[in-house]
Amino acid sequence: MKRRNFLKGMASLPLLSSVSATNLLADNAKKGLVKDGVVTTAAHWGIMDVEVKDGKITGSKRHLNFTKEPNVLLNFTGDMVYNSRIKYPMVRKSYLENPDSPKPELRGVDEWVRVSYEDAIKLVAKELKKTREQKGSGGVFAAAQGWKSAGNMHNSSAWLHRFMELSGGFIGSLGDYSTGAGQIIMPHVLGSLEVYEQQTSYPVVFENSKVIVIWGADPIATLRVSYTTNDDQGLMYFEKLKELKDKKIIIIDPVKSYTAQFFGDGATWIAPRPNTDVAMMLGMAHYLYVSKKYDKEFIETYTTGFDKFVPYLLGETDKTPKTPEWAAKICGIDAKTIKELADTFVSNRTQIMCGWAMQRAHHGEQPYWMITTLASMIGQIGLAGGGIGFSFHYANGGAPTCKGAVLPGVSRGSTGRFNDKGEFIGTATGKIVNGKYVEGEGIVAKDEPSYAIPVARIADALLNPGKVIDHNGKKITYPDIDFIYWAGGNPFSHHQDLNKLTRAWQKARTVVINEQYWTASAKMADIVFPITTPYERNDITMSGDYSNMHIVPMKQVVEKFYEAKDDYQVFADLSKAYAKDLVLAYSDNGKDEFDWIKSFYNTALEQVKNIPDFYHEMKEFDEFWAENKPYTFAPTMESEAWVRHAEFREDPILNPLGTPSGLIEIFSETIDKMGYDDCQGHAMWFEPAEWLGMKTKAAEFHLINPHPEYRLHSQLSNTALRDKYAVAGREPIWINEADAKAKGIKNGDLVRVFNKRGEILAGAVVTKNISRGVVRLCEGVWYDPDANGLCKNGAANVLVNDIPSSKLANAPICHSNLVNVEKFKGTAPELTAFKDPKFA
Ligand SMILES: Nc1nc2c(c(=O)[nH]1)N[C@H]1C(S)=C(S)[C@@H](COP(=O)(O)OP(=O)(O)OC[C@H]3O[C@@H](n4cnc5c(=O)[nH]c(N)nc54)[C@H](O)[C@@H]3O)O[C@H]1N2
Ligand SMILES: Nc1nc2c(c(=O)[nH]1)N[C@H]1C(S)=C(S)[C@@H](COP(=O)(O)OP(=O)(O)OC[C@H]3O[C@@H](n4cnc5c(=O)[nH]c(N)nc54)[C@H](O)[C@@H]3O)O[C@H]1N2
Ligand SMILES: [Mo]
Repeated sequence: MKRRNFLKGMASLPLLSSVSATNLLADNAKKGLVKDGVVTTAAHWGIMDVEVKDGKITGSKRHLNFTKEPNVLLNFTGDMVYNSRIKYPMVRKSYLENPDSPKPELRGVDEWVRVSYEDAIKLVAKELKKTREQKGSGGVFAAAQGWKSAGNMHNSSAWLHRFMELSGGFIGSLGDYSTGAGQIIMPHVLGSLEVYEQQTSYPVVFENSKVIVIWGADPIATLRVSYTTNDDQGLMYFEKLKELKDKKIIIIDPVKSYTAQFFGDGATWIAPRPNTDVAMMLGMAHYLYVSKKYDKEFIETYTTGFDKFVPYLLGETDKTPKTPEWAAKICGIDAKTIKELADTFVSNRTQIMCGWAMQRAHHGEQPYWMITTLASMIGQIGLAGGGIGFSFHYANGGAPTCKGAVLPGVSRGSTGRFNDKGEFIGTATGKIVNGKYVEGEGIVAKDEPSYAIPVARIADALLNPGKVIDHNGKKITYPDIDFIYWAGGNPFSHHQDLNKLTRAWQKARTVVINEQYWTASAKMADIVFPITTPYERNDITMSGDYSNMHIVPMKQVVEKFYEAKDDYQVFADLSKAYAKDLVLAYSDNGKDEFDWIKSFYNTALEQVKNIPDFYHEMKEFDEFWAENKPYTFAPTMESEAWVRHAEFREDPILNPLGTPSGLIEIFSETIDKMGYDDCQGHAMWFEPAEWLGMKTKAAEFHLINPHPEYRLHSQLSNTALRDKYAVAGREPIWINEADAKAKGIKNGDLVRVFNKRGEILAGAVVTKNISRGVVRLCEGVWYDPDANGLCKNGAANVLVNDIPSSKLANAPICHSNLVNVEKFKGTAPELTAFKDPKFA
């Protein structure tokens, strides 16, 4: 969804500069709080009805009934409000004593001091200003990475960025952890992002596809959440797919995933060695080429550079023909199966649904490039129910887009300007006129270019200021970061090599975080603001991400917890403390949460009003709010019949792709000219830094760390959902039966998992559902290090390598790690992940 610049035309609101944003928010939040009853609201995991008794949450369940199986993530709202919460603003003791020499090495072990909210605001404003004076805006890192909570208004990272931009600028980040490699390589190859784009609609797939390949994806687990709020459309279509008996379903995954288990005998499970998919694809391509079974006409009409790829395929350039037999040695799938798979794909209408894990690996650009090359040889791209898709497993891609309104969101604003007295005077696009911020009449000054580092290079950047790196054909110089502000993310859960991140954090003088819970990232900060959960504030959201099916009111359910504040308010108060008049621009002249929600809603309402003869249920805002019910839009005949890349296939001249040639680039001149050794002119097999086939193995098992079926990353960890999966009180690790036997490990044992980067404890799940030599431990664990850095809770990221995918994308490589596993001896240490830290 594109964020709109909303400030334009909104300047006619009443002048509220003299009213404190704080008071406004407090008054409005109380509007219509239900003491006993049911409130409908939403989270990433869906639209839900929350039950309240005597002002306390007593239960929650789904509001929508599209699927047979209810989404279990919806039932734990009470725990999200009451467990592991931060109650008061806190400052780390050494920081409070001397912010200029704050002993960063004590982060995570120092004592905490409770301070008043006003003092915390003053402290942050002062230290932020000091950093900008000392280091410029390049000294300030404001993090974008984080799944925060659902809701268009209480968008923590957007408010953080808006405050940081208006108060003078900051270092941001490029890309994301989800599709870091995919979103850089695909525009070169297919001319668009692909990973965040609508997929061929499921009704089309059901009608036309004979074969469905789920390649490195686990939709039954990953479709439980959406970036907006989930509308269960994806899971609903998978339930339908299971009933269609005329489809051949093939799942390619080293793990017998939730999806593979869901289909049971209805699917074929192919388990290559982790990170060897490119070799397997090359084996198929070689077979199709030499047997002349590939679609020559498609290659000639719709692609460029095949002639430069073939010599590599045949081994003319490197003396290694990429035969199925060659591939078999690498990927562990025999040559006969590789050929059979290729035959099946090419002789049936085949829809390949590609997940994102493969590209979250060393040289993660290659599997996407190679699967596009292979799909081009199969020749079904742009046909109904054929070709490749990179987002069927995510946020209900493939659920037809509904015709209706789309809610806008918060805009980030542009860099603020100040006068000699340090008062805010405006930005490049707006200025203060008579005590009011007016958009449109900007101060004539050129905006500083925004400066950003690849998102997953944060530890590297902190440790190596001034270092120059390659990135997608450009050079980036790491800034000298001294001040980190995080809102809406959990870096000490999501970043790779947590021991390295701990060292990197020490390079910054100041770390501030807005958090709801005492996560590891909160415990590793200097200043902590306690933040409300979505159940303690009012908001509004769309559902589905791709389907745009509902507009959902997110009504406040309970009173704010202790001294928890909304992110919007924290940054409003920081604006006030930072410079005179800054808050006017930040809050658009004093808008409160309802003003924003209402303005978003009204923009959406205008959109549907302008569609002639279009039936919709949308009423005026006050009625919508009082009803507390989602509005539903319906798909159209066109969106139900929609086929990805169909226009291009129909006429590649009139509807060219966004690549330089307008065609599918099997060879990319652009990438070739960059001259990188680790990503060259066409798809290639590169050995990952760590994998099972390496000559001198760094450790015994390949660690896969997929997304958790019972959480959203680290979110929901602090709920009773944990009882469903924790083993020996820790994160479960799957290990093959034969491997477990060889190691003397039994089901339920506490095990130590380690490599040169660190060590963790986990609970063994001994199972047939994983290949030999592979172990599976989900990401998103609340990191819980002991004095020696051993994570008592089982955070995979202690073990994961923090090197970039390649010079092209600099993406994280979560899935390329070897680890050792042994039965834990000794007394099991107490888990402290969910406990408050030690207070002064
Ligand atoms: N090893 C490994 N690591 C990975 C991955 C992997 O596959 N393997 N996956 C990566 C991917 S794809 C992703 S997207 C990232 C996810 O990483 P994150 O997005 O950082 O993960 P979350 O657990 O969703 O963190 C969100 C945090 O925001 C807090 N929060 C929620 N709502 C609010 C709010 O309104 N205001 C504020 N201030 N805070 C709020 C939550 O309490 C939580 O701590 O992890 C990445 N890390
Ligand atoms: N329930 C739930 N749903 C989520 C999330 C969550 O945290 N919880 N997170 C959301 C987010 S932010 C994202 S980015 C997406 C992530 O979506 P994905 O990245 O697609 O999900 P993963 O779970 O990391 O991996 C999917 C599958 O790939 C397999 N796999 C791993 N390595 C390889 C390999 O080398 N080859 C092959 N063939 N398969 C491999 C894994 O075993 C797993 O079954 O999910 C989203 N959905
Ligand atoms: Mo992600």
